[in-house]
Amino acid sequence: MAFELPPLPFETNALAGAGMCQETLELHHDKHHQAYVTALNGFVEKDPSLQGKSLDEIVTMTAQTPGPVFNNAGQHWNHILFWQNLSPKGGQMPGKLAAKIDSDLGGADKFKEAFKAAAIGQFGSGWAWLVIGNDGKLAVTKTPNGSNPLATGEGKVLLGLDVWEHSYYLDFRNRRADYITNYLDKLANYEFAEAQLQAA
Ligand code: MN3
Repeated sequence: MAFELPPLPFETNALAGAGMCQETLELHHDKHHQAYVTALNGFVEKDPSLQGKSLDEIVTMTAQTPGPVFNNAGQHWNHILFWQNLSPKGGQMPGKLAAKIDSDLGGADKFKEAFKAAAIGQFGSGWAWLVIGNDGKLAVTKTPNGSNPLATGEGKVLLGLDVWEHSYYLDFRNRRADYITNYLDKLANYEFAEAQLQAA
């Protein structure tokens, strides 16, 4: 069974008023994400050891020796999550998540500061994450390129922000910091994050 590009959970123009234009979403989802899926399927077709494996299994089994299979599987995994943690009604933090952020990270402002620092501090391409760690506490982390907290064993993801230039260049040019602030205040689907937290 080949891997498939999941449809966006909103229209491609749904986030235009919140800092992510239709062209960004069309290129990012239909071209970039599709390219990772196509490449991954090509590797699976040629390698019997990958056949019948879930995406999570491929990410974890290739994490120790990252190469093209890991990069494309990781990016497929990361983008599936990314589309779900964007919302046209983003930025509103529900109560249970807010309480957990208060107790583990010192409040919403401190969380946003830490998340911005991670996302800005990721040199080159990569991702910033809010995870619930194996100790049951929230943590902010970052990973380079196509890696993620599943690969690093850092816990379960509540939110992940793509900081590859393809995710923000049309909307924010080189201003990565503005893209991150806009995401945290207007696009982040904290409802999704809370649901992930409650399922953890
Ligand atoms: Mn991307």
